Amino acid sequence: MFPVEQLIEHYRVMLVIRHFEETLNRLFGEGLILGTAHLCAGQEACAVGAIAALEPDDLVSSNHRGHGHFIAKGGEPKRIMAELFGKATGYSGGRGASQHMADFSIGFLGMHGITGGMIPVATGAALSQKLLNTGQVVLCFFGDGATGSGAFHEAVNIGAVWGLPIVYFCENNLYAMSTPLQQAFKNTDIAGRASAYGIPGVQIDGNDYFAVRQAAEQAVEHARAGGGPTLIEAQTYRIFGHSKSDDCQYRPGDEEQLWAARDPLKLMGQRLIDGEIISEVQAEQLHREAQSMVSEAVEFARRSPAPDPQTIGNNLFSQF
Ligand SMILES: Cc1ncc(C[n+]2csc(CCOP(=O)(O)OP(=O)(O)O)c2C)c(N)n1
Ligand SMILES: [Mg+2]
Repeated sequence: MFPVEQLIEHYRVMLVIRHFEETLNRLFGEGLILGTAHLCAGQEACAVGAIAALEPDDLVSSNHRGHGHFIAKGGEPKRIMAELFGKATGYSGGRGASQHMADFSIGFLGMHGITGGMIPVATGAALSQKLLNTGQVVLCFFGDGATGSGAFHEAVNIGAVWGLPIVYFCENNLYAMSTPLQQAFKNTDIAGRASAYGIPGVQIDGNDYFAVRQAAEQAVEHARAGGGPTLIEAQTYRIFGHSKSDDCQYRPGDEEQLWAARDPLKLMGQRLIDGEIISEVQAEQLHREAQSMVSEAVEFARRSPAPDPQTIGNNLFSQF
């Protein structure tokens, strides 16, 4: 089994992600954050369980629903929050907002708003690792909707042909915006598509940290040993709407209830308590710590300065 201290730490990170997203949802409601965001509450076991399988210098690529991936890879909640507030202390100096943050120093290759857009980028990063013989592995997150893009097909095919050290990790939350999986694909077996590329494919319970970590460890080991990519399909569910303006009218209430009963935080918390790894009191304490970490992040973001207008021309490809 996994080391106990790691399990507690990963549960703590899952709680931070949940409080971060719940807080953001509230701040949007209060009109304190402009633009949009795609919240990952409900999908924490995917981010934390899969990244748990990596070494610190391995690489992660994300998508539009990326706050959890970033926090799990070691991104600082206060700098992510500052970016969402459009402040100079944010990861992109307040210019990128929710979908455009990266930190190469911790191996986080970034989020992106183009559906499927990071899959070829991550595949290119994996090619670099192979050519430079670094021994590092790339973990590439994307949604079920992204698997309908040409970018997915082309990248996974070339990743397979070249035997690249990459794990393709699909968070299948059953919807792409308001379109259910069954309306987007005649064949809804995403893991099964791996056979078209000649690589292993595995379908797992994406709300179970242990199942995710186990599958990811196997895939990472396979990639690091030169075996090439694996396609993991993790079945999960987002708690909030697709983005801030979506009240999920297209989702059946009983489906939401079914998944609420299988909330990844509930499952992980119960598992740790049942295994006598933590007590109920400790679980409460971890909740409070996560909550205050997020409150501090909000305070940091509020107090931070706005970007200096003099820097408006910085970091542009074309100057005016
Ligand atoms: C190329 C492209 N087409 C369409 C969109 C609009 N869009 C944003 S998110 C999204 C759905 C993505 O669904 P999925 O990959 O399942 O991820 P999820 O939002 O469910 O996490 C779409 C179609 C986009 N951003 N980029
Ligand atoms: Mg989806």
